[in-house]
Amino acid sequence: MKIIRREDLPLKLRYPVATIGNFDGVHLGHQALFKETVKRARAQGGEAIAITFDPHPLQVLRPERPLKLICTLEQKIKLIQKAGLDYLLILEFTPELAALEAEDFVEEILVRGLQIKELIVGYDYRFGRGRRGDVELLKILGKRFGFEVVVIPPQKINGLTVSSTLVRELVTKGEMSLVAKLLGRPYQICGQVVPGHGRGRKLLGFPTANLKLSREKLVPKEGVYAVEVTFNGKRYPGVMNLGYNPTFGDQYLSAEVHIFDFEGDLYGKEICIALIQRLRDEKKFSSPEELAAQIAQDCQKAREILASRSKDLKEVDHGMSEGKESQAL
Ligand code: RBF
Ligand code: MG
Repeated sequence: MKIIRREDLPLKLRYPVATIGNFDGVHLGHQALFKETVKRARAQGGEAIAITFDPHPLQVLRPERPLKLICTLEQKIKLIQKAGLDYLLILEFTPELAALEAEDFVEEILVRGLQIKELIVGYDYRFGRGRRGDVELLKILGKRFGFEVVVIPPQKINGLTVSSTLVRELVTKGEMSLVAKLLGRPYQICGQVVPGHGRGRKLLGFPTANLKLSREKLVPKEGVYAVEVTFNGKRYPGVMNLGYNPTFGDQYLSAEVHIFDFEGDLYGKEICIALIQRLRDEKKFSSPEELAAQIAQDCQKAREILASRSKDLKEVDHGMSEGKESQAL
């Protein structure tokens, strides 16, 4: 997949088929758009193009309460690549771009910039200054400029309409099994391992890797989770605590993962944590020994959940890999 920017336009292609959106989360609704885009491009011997924005428009338009992302740009790029797109156009979302009238946006980017033949959009897509542009306007502009508009209906899971807003709500509530259904993969947090307090191994007998949390990433509800950790191309089962370690009175939110049957130093390494299921709330214990006994129980429960999952799952890829990961579990 080729990543292009506004400066690379205009582009002369054979038969460009495009889809456009913020695509935060690359959930099943977005995946339906990508699938249709790729299918239609292939049918014409043309090119499948995804158009997205960075930063997310709500990070620019609403800086006082910036949106927390389901996917960082890096994750989004990997997932769109995996969906089979040929090009990804990343438009820098600036106040200038936000001020473009819907008609001007279509004419400048879609028509003069890409000369698209087909445009695939979700049923609720809105764009342009004041979000004035919608599917109806796109159809009118399609007739004027000579491109076909294909509208994809909402995707439903358990009777729920899949949307980034719903995924954000569920992540905030810690409902990770349902989140995984809407995303088509588990929710993942990636980042660098940083030094912690050094209490885990010495005081509790459960060494943990402390993850540096990204400021723009949506953090799930505090608590203890069964997780799968990926690094160096391998996947390991484990448990994570996301919280303030009330037993020790810590001040800052920490994300710590204990990886089963793993001995080794992860400082400085990039790891990804897939949150499979929330186990319990974080609690204040009256001694490190009591906490350690609870963590032992958490590990037992997580092992059971993760073992039954790896038996069920044929597709064990979390969708963030470049395809060369070993599938060891
Ligand atoms: N700390 C708490 O104060 N309360 C908890 O309920 C708690 N649960 C944890 C569960 C797991 C699986 C892990 C790995 C850690 C947990 N911790 C909890 C964090 C613990 O205090 C921390 O790992 C050590 O203090 C080292 O930083
Ligand atoms: Mg630690």
